[in-house]
This record gives sequence, C-alpha cells and structure tokens, in this order.
Amino acid sequence: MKKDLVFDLLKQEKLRQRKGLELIPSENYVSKDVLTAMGSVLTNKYSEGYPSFEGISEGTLWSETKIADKVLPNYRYYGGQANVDRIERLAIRRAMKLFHADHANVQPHSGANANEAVYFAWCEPGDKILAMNLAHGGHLTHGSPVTRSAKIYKFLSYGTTPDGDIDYKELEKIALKEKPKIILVGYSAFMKVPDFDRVAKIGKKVGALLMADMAHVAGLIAGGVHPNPLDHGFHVMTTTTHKTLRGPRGGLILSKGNVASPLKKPEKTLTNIPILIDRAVFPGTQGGPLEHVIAAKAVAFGEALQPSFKKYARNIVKNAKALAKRLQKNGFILQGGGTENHLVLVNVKESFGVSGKMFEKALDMVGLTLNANALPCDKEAAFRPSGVRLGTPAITTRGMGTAEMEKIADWMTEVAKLCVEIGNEKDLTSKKYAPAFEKIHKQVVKLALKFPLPTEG
Ligand code: DSN
Repeated sequence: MKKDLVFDLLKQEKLRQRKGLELIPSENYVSKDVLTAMGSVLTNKYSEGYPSFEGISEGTLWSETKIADKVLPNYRYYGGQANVDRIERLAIRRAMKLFHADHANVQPHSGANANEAVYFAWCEPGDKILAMNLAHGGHLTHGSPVTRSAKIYKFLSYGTTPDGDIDYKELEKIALKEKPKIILVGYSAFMKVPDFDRVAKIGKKVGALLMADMAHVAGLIAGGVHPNPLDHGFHVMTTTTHKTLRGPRGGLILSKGNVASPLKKPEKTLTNIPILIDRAVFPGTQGGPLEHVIAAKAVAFGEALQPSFKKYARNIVKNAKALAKRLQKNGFILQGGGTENHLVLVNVKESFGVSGKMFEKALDMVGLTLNANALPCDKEAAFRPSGVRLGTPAITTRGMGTAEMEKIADWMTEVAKLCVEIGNEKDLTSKKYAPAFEKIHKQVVKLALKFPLPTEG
C-alpha cells in the first residue's frame, strides 16, 4: 500500500532540520529515546486521574526501581493503568528531584495550560495577577488581552529598565498598591537572571503566591547554571518541557507544599498548593493526560539528571555569550548589552536599518532559523518588529562550540549587509542576489552536516 503523503513531508522536515541551523531559542532536538517513548503505544490509553504514592515509604520514595516495580491503588477513571501509573510516577519523582520540588504535575499538555491551571488553582474571577509586560519580553499567557485568562482575571504588568533588567521598583510599587493574588516572574524574550529573592520579599509583604514561568530556562536550572526559583522562596514553577529542557512538547508544574489525596477538597492555603494544582489540571482544565508524552517527559527528566546535562547547560550559556560577543563586535546592537542565559535579542533596525522580519526571511534563505521579535518600547508595528530573537539550546545539542558561534555571527552579518544592499523585503528573492545567498547557504549546510542531530544515525 502507498504510504501516506504525510511521510514524504516528514522526510522533508527531517532534511530541513538536518541541513539548517536552529537558532530559535525555544526549540531543541530531542534524543532518540525521547522520540521513541513519544511515539509509543501509550497513545492508545485513557487515564484521567492520577497515580498514587500510597504504600511507598519515605525511604523508598526516591528509589526508581521500587517506584517502577509497584502496582498501587490510584485515582483513575479507567482500568488497565498498571504500567501508566508506574511511568507517570517515575516522571513525577524525576521532575521533583530535578527541580527540588515537593510535588510535580506532569500532565499539562502545554506551558499555556500549565499557567492557566495555576491561575485557576489560586484565583477567583476578577482577582489580580501581576506579571511582566508582553511588550517587554513577557508571555502571551501572562495577561495578553486576547487570552481567556485575561478575560477572567485582572492582569497588571511591570516592565523592564532601559538596560534590559526587570524594573523591580515598578514591580514593588504596583504590588504594594494593588496587592495581587499572584506575582509572576517569567518571560519569553529576556536575557538576564532574575533576582528571585528580591521578588519573593515583595511577594511576602503583600501575601501573594509567587509563581515563576521558567519555560525558557528550565534546562539551565536543571543543569545548575541558573538559580531555581523554588530555592528562593517561590511557591510554584511552571515550564514547558521542550525548550532548554530538551524533552517532548508539553508542560509541567512544580510546587512546594503538602501533598495529600486528590479526593479531599482542599482549602486555598499555600501549603495546599500541590493538591490545588492537581485538581486544577484535572478535572479543572484538562481531560485525559497524554501518557505517551508523559513517558517521553520521564525519559527527558532522566537524561537531565545525568552529569552530562550539566555540561550541556554550561555550554548553552557559554555559546550564547560567544555568539553575543561576536555579533556585537560585528556591529549589532544587543538588548541588555549581551546575555546571561541562552538568548540574545538583537536590535536589527538600529544596527543596520533593517526590519526584524526582513532579516528573519533573509536568514531563512541561508538555512539559519530564528524569529523576528518586538523590543521593549518598539516603535515599529508588532508584525514588523525591530528585532530578532535567537539562542543556542539546539545548536549546542548538536555539539557546536564557540568557534561555530563566531561563524554563525559572521554569516548573520553578511546577510544583514546584503539586506542593506537589497533595501526592501520583496526583492530578497530577486535573481540578482540569489548567488550571494546561495554562497552563504552552502557554507551553512556544510557546517550543519558535520554536526548530526541526536536522532540521526
Ligand atoms: N512560543 C514560545 C517561545 O518561542 O518563546 C513561548 O511559548
């Protein structure tokens, strides 16, 4: 029988990934084991509810073999859960260990779902949530008016300072005045390391739940090169599992507090946060968990617990700093003057007079993938922003080092100069410039093929 057309397209996507360089800071390449677990028979299984840890004593709580050996009672709505329970318990324990949490909920289908579940767990409609302004690097799910959450809760926002850091003074001023139920530190375009202690102090003064959305830097936290908000007074941390953490596409909620049976109706207290969150994920906001993805999360957490992941995390940051330094040397103006994590935000407009969108398209033509991104107080329209955002998690997974970062920065500079010469976006594909783009593209492909994806071979 003829194979579905989808498989031809998958082949082409594999080739695109192999021959190009992924610079989008929120993307990565998973291992063969993560991919195998995700494509497993667990996709056939329904398992609404949760596994339990009843009968596992404190002493054996952290023994993976014992957790995986035991068939225990559970809180599920379907039979046939013996293996699913054991896999989900492994994922939970590994996540807790990785992030020093008292509890982990591994069921959120995405980071957006994870955030929404936390709001739902702690707030009533109309309650105030204080989060970073989207235009300053925050995230859509932190209060953008187009989201469902923004129609339910009242979001307030703080911004960043001209040097790119969180405006802590503004955050404190708003918190003291408005007494929000949640103070949220999290972002998708921010290159500094937050001062969690400072925010925790403010949160305690006003009695807010302290929540960190660490989707971008979870892998850096797991690898020990970025502070963990749960070690600095925060109550909850949400994340996706597919960015620096290098797992399958999905969400995760970690929390501090007491873990009790999900059957008891909990009071809204800080110590009950883990159980409030479990109930907010299911049945509050989601139905059946994606157990094939949870299995892949368990594998990814297992990989992140290995010493080699620490080295990976270190290299992500080292590479990002090298990339930033070379870009600056070549004339690019960087938001915040550089980077402290995996991400670089470039003001292309100010550096070369080129729009972020034109630069993104031109780089795509040579096999360098990143995204146009608005800068704080961007004067340009949101769909034609002044900047681009790029990062090193994926290319570091491929084994690239600082020498390759310099090459990439140099190619980006060549492309920026070509853009200046071309002048406008619609002429990017003009025949006149094709040889110049092709010359750079060939060099990018040559380098990419030297560094195979983890799933190749
Ligand atoms: N879309 C993600 C990112 O690229 O940062 C955030 O959810």
